[in-house]
Amino acid sequence: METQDEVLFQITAKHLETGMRGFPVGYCTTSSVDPQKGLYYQGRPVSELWNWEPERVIYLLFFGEEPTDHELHTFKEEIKSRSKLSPEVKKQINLLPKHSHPMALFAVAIMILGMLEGKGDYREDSMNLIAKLPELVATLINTHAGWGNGNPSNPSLGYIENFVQMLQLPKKEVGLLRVMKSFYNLHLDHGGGNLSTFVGKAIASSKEDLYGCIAGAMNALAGPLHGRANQDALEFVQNVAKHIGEQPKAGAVEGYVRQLLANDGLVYGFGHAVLRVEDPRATVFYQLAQEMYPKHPLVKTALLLRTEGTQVLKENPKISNPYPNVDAMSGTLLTAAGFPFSEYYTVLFGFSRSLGISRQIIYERCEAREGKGTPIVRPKYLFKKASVVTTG
Ligand code: NMX
Ligand code: MLT
Repeated sequence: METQDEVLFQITAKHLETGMRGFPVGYCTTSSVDPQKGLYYQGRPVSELWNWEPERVIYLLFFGEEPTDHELHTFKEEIKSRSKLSPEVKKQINLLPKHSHPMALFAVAIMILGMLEGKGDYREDSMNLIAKLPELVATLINTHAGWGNGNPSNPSLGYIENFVQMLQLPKKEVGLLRVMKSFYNLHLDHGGGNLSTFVGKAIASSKEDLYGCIAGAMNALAGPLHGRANQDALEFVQNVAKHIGEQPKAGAVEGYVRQLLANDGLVYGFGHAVLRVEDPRATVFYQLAQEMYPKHPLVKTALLLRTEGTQVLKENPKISNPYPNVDAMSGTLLTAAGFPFSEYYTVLFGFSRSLGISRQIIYERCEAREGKGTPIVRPKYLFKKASVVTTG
């Protein structure tokens, strides 16, 4: 633990307008991100627990320790008992405009849940939100995609099992459940400072209720530099594959990335604000794809991007991290597993991340500073005269 007078970071003028990169602002009691080693949940590397039962990982993050079998059983019963979405919430979700991006619907759906079922208590609302998200997200995807009502909820199947069976997919592949579980486990949390989590906690510092905080956090996640990069990264892999054909060669992939960068394009799924190595979450997805779908043409392309993309990005000294991040492979893996519906990828990210954000909000509102909570977020901006903008 730091001593009260210890200097943790010195801010000079060069740190202004850097997105507060590296500024320590508080404590995170769920997870941490090491630039060289990546993500740890409660001190345990995600490479150790990505294939656990999702409820076990939720418990670990929420309560700080791996559950005993009895604790896990009791927790599952608790989630089950809270899981039913009221017909009114479903009806309101079904009425939302279908032409908008699903992330816009997701944020609104969370607000609707809060309006109709919110209790105004961070712990209660977090538990209810987590329990109801499988049905809320399945309802949202089914209605937005025009797939119909979906199967009724059956929480006894398991948290992600129930979610997957509720999706009224045109066709279900055998590997999808395994991929969805690993996707869920690996997106639950990413330290305290990722944008959506930070935004959620900042909103909570005004004592707004949990639903308002999570809805705001989801709007932050919806941007292409953050959560929506998983949708854009898949579209990028598809474009590369379309451009260079079904038997991709390293040279052609390299040439494509070089051209993209020369035109000031972004290589989606690469780079990170904290990590300086390949994201261990991406490493898991690459391994799974190689094991489960080695012959899929998009998998081959994404694997070539892993090496060639990194090589080309390394040549540009302004890019701090040339390696794949979590979004580089998740969409390709979901596609290979029979879920090629990329506009829902960020919703899947948010479905999972709502857990980490909720738990961090509980810490900041109910536990920090001997239960008093952290104060309202209010950083300082320095006045600078704006340059004159002329019209016409
Ligand atoms: N492709 C092209 N240019 C890049 C990339 C990339 N993958 N990564 C960084 N740069 C550029 C960046 O735009 C910036 O340019 P400029 O100085 O002209 O503004 C410069 O390199 C320095 O940026 P960094 O310090 O390397 O990165 P920063 O910490 O600012 O941003 C990301 C981190 C993740 C926003 C950035 O790497 C990026 O835009 N990556 C592509 C989008 C993406 O995959 N986002 C998902 C992140 C993970 N998530 O799930 O949220
Ligand atoms: C995340 O999982 O939130 C992303 O990797 C972004 C981040 O940590 O800044």
